[in-house]
Amino acid sequence: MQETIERLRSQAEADIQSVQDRTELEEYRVTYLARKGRIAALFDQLKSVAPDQRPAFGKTLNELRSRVQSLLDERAARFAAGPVVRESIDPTLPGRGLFVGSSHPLIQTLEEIKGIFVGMGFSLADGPELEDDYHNFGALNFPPDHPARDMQDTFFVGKDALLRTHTSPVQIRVMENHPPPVRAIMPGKVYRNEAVNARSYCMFHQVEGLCVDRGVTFSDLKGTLISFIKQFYGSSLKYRFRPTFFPFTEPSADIYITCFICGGKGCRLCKQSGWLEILGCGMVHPNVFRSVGYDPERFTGYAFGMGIERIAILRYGIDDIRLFFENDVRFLEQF
Ligand code: 2NL
Repeated sequence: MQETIERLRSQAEADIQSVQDRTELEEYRVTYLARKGRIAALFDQLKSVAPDQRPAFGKTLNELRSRVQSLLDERAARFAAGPVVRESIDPTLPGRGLFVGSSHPLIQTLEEIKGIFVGMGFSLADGPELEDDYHNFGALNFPPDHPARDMQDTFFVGKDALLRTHTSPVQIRVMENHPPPVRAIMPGKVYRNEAVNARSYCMFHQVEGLCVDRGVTFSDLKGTLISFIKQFYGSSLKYRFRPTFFPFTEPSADIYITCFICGGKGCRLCKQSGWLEILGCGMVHPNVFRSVGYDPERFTGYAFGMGIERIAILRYGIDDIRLFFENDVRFLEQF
């Protein structure tokens, strides 16, 4: 009996301490003190206690009843005095540190590239991600049966509407709306209908550039782009130009730099070649100028394009392109 009374006392103390509002307090008053409550139930049990022990237990029970009553009164007084401050708050604890974010590694790379070209006199231009066939392909001298126009490579989203596969349509729009000279870069998202894996994603970022004026030559292209790669990768690096083909430039070239992992000896990153491809470029094809109403006899120009993910992957040694788009802070906070 003594033990039961003790247990009830500590439970009542804990219950009443934890009460948060008047309704809860009233519930506990009923539980413990009502005529059919838990203390009354113990008084009923006094009948079965040996007669010589009854007075002692009676006294203990009376004490329990007044203890519970005064605990309830104390809590009630607090609610009457105003809102309760939850006792789990310890105002002496030091504050929690704020989580400080950082800019995305792709944005950091893009900002650096933009800064270098703006420093060389280029302006910035942008345009729609939803394009028509003419601005994405036709005006860029893609023949009607070019494989890039296939459903497997391009996201078509309606009658003559597609997600741009490069930022070149922005350059077409700039030339349609401005007479030469033009000197601008166009950063932005582009889309390819490719199987998603560690190396390719359905969306990525590109920076393209265009410079058109009277008498612009391949030497201007080389001077500008070599200056860019030296500012971006360091002035002592080695580079090479290798001829390639794009429908929208002629002649066309890919620029390679010495692999910075193996220094040119050949490794997994450069696929044993010693070289990394970082940029495509060329002299704007006369047909592109004709599409936008520029006279190719009076004006020449160069253009170039690079993938931001590819550049960031090489720079930071990232092995899966999907990491850029998962927004996992364990990845992002490393930059
Ligand atoms: C690459 C190569 C390139 C261009 C993009 C361009 C745009 C117009 C006219 C002529 Cl409007 N050219 N853009 C030229 C050469 C290369 O990109 O590898 N990109 C990721």
